[in-house]
Amino acid sequence: MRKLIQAFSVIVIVSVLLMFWVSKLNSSEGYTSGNTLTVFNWGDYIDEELIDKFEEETGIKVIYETFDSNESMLTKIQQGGTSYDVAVPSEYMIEKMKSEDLLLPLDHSKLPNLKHIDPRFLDLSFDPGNQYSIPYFWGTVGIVYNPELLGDIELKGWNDLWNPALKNEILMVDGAREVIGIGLNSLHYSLNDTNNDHLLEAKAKLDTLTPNLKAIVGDEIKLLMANEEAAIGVVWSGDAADIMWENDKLDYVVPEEGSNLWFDNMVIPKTAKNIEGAHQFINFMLDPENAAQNTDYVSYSTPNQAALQLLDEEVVNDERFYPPEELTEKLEVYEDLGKEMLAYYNELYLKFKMHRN
Ligand code: SPD
Repeated sequence: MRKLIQAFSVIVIVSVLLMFWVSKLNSSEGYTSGNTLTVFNWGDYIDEELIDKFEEETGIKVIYETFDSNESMLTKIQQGGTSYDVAVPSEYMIEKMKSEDLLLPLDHSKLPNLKHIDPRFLDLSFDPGNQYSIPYFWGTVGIVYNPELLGDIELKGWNDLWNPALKNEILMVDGAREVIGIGLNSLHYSLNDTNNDHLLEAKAKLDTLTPNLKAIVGDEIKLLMANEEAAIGVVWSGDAADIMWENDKLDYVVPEEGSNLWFDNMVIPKTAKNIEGAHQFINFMLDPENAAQNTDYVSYSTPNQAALQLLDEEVVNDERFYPPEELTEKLEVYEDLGKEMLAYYNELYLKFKMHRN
C-alpha cells in the first residue's frame, strides 16, 4: 500500500510540474496564450523597438509581416490564408478595399490618440470621417539626385529624365502607378487618367526611357543611392529623406509637371481575429512619443501634430518633406480606378518591365 501511495505521489508531483511547465511555455515572455496580433506593413516602415514596447505594455505578442506594394498586400488579404489584424494600405487601395467589403469600421472611442492627428490629414475623400482608416505616414513621389553626378544638367522635372547624358543613371521605385505615372505626368496627363490612347502614349514614352534606366528596385534603392551607385532615383519622399540623411550631397525635387501626393493609413481587415488588440496597436502608434520615435527612425513625414513638436525643427520645417498645403494642392492623389483599370495599369507596367529586358 505504501508503495502505491508513493507511486501515486510521484505521479501527482510530475503532473503538477508538467502543467506548470506547459503554462509557462504558453505564456512565454509574459504573453497570455493566444493573445497575438498580426500586423502587415510595408518593408522598412516601423522602428521595431516600438513593437517590443507595445508587446511589453500590453502583453500582446506581435507577428509582423511586410509587403512591397499595395497590390501584393491586397492579394494576400483576399487569399485569407493569414488573418491580418492591422494593415497599412495607401489611399486608393483603401477605397478599393472598402468597395470590396474587406475592412472593418473602426471604433473611435478606442482611439483617444486620434486627437493628435493634424485635421489636414483627416476626413479625406478616400475615407470620409475616417470610418475605416487612420493616418500613418504621408508624402510625395519625386526625384532624389546626386548633383555631383549630374554634371551641368539642371533637374527640374520628369522630362529631364530623358536627357541622353543620363544613360544608365536612373533607379526607379518598383510600383505600377508610380512608373506609369511618370509617363502620364511627363505628358501632362492626370495620374488617374483612364483614356486608353493616353495610357498607350505614356507606355510608349516610358519605353524610350529604357537606355537611361539602370534598374527598378525595392527598398535597396536607399542603399544604392546613398552609396552613389546612380545619379538619380525616383522614390517616395521618405526614402529620399533617409537617403539624404545618409549622404547629404543628395537633394530631392518634386517634378514641375506634377506628381503624386499619397497617404498610408492603418486599417483593420475584416478577417481580423484580435479587433481589440488592433485598436490598441493603432492607438499606440498614434501616441505622440511613439509616433515621433517612429518618424525619426523611418524618416517619412508624420501626420501627427503633437509628434512634430518632439522632432528636430530642421526636419519638420524642411518643405521638401513637409510641403505646405499650397504646394500639395497642386499634386494628385491616386484614385481607385476600378478593378479592370487597375489591372490594365499593372499589365502596362509589366510590359514596360519586359521591354527593358
Ligand atoms: N519602405 C516603405 C515604403 C512605404 C511607401 N508607401 C508609399 C505608398 C505610395 N502609394
